[in-house]
Amino acid sequence: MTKTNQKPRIFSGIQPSGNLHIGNYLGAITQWVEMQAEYNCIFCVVDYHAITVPQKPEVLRAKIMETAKIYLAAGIDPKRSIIFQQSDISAHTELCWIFNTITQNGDLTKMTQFKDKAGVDFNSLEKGLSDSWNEKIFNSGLIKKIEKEKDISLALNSAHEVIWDFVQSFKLQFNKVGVGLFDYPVLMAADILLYNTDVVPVGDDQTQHVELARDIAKRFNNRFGEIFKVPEVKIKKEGARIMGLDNPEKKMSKSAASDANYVALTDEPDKAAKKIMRAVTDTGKDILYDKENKPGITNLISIYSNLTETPVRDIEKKYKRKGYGDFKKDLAEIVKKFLADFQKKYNAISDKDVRRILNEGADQARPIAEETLRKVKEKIGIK
Ligand code: AQP
Repeated sequence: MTKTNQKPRIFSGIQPSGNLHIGNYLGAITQWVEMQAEYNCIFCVVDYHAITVPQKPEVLRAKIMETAKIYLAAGIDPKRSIIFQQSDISAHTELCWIFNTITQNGDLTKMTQFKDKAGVDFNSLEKGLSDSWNEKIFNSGLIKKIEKEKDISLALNSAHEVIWDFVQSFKLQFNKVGVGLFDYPVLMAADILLYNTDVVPVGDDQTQHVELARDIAKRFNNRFGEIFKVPEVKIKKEGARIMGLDNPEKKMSKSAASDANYVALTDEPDKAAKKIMRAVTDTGKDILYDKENKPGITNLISIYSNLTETPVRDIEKKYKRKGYGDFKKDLAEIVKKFLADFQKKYNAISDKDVRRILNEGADQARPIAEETLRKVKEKIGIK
């Protein structure tokens, strides 16, 4: 058993917030599987993160099981790694609360994922104000009027009106955003830091959140004394950010509005092949890896390269005299075969086994988490 040896520890998780897709698989899960040999691994189904956006209870219940089953089917081995459900260990939310007291709003308003999901961007507040200022005041002829009539109160009134309207509309939007969504990265910091984690393997979109966990660890250690390790982030060189099939400018996402955005690991293989055939490509016809100018085909090359472990240059060479159609047809077959094999393993795992593995995992993880929390409570003076 490797769980109690001196190997460094990794912690990572996925929210059961939708259909897990090949982006989650290639960006995160494949790293986890490989790292099991070198690390003590803890993998979590982060259900408390999933409820930061509305979920239907019966769907969430099923998705928690599905996510754990996907970990197992992908090759996470419960004999070597701990797999558990976040809400089974209350230390996560307790530590999150304590971390809330040393985290500033400014730490969270700059989080890209918050801005994307909430549709509220504090950094654009200034730009929005200046745009609406330009539009309403400078272009309205008002300036000329003010110059002509030399009426400063007219200018002040107009400025006040523009600022007031803009701030009100911003406030209206912000007030609708859930507190949980805002606080999500603090809970993630608690998840990671509870386990004396050395390395956090994630997709590229989570780098900023791991950075915050590092900052919180340092801040706590400085204020109360050394407790937390400052973990490193680990992202893959290729596949760290798989883009949407319907829009290669944005990452593939389980909460995307259309299911044409992703290939889910549970998609029927023929359906997935069709999604690949319909994936957005770029103008031109060459199969070239060029993120800037050919984001569509580059994304598909990245999927091909990751699923077949073929270097990008070899793929470019292979398709030198071929067009998008030939390439997509081959990739559709690769995806189809990958899913058929994956789902065979997935379907062989029973819900009963998953429940047992999650319970056993929580029993192994809980003492580590509770020990960290005990030390934290002592340091801050509540124990
Ligand atoms: N498109 C992606 N490419 C590579 N890696 C990705 N990950 C997510 N999308 C891609 C990685 O998968 C893990 C799962 O993260 P999560 O469930 O906590 O949420 P997320 O990062 O917000 O992922 P999704 O799929 O887009 O979910 P929703 O839509 O629910 O937010 C992480 O390691 C992530 O980096």
